[in-house]
Amino acid sequence: MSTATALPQIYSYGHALDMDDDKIGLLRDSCDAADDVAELRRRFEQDGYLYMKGYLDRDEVLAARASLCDRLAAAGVLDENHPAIEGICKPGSGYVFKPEITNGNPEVQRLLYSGRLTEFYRRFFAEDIRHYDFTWLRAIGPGKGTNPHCDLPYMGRGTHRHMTCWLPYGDISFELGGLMILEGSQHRMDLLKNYVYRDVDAYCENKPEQVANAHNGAQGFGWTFSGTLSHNPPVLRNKFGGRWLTTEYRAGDFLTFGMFTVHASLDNRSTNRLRISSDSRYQRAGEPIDDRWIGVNPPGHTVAGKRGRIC
Ligand SMILES: O=C(O)CCC(=O)C(=O)O
Ligand SMILES: [Fe+2]
Repeated sequence: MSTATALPQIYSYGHALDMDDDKIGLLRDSCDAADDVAELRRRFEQDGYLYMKGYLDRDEVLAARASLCDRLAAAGVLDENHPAIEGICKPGSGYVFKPEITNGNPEVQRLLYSGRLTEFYRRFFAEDIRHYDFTWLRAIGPGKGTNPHCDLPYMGRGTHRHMTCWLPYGDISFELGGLMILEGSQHRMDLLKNYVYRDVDAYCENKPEQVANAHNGAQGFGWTFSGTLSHNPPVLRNKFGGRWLTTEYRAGDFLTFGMFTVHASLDNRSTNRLRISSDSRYQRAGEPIDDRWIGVNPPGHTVAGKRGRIC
């Protein structure tokens, strides 16, 4: 049976993806190589990602989900007619980005920054590790997911050899959508080199309108360079070649990838359910770190994170 016949129609950023076998497929599960670091490194080099199915303790992940759902309920995101743990959102809740509900959250902090997950990175990097203090927490309601990008433009001021961990808090069907990776994209520096080294928080000191924007609190994305690589996943795939790779995730899985791997997420095609996930970042302790993402109250993409240069 071909991969395509096993997959329902997939949508990302409002576009139906091409469902031919050479254009879409399933992520390779690397749990079989969990104890073979040399093999994990080989696959990471070749594929640009590692998908570790069932590597984490499912109960721990579900406990973290419960803590997040309680906080989403307190923030007024959830429909009160359903138990919070179900993650049923109010109509029109959209794309909810809520990093603050991971702060002082023992279940999430323990899951992401101790135990099996940090041990994985310590073995993979073969040295002591550090993680960013900032945790990206997304609770994405029905509608569009995240458009295609690499992570480096958002976090490239230190090492470029760190890794993202994308972790679902619950089971994620194709309908609820999850992350997808563009196969082999990390090797297409011919297509990435003019995009990937730009910094979303950099501005030109010698351009008055950019200076004004930087100082008046132009937040996050979209003020000079948004970090987006494309708004059209199928067209981007045609340019890069390779397949879009995704899967139906289960609580206990994680997906990790490097700074040059193009990724995006599927649209949430459910009627009222949130897709709850986090992205966290890990690196070798001895390498320089991007100071936008460390400390008790990391500056991130705010005014304090902006950096001027002569263009
Ligand atoms: O969850 C998403 O929609 C996007 C996640 C992402 O871009 C990341 O983990 O780097
Ligand atoms: Fe990303």
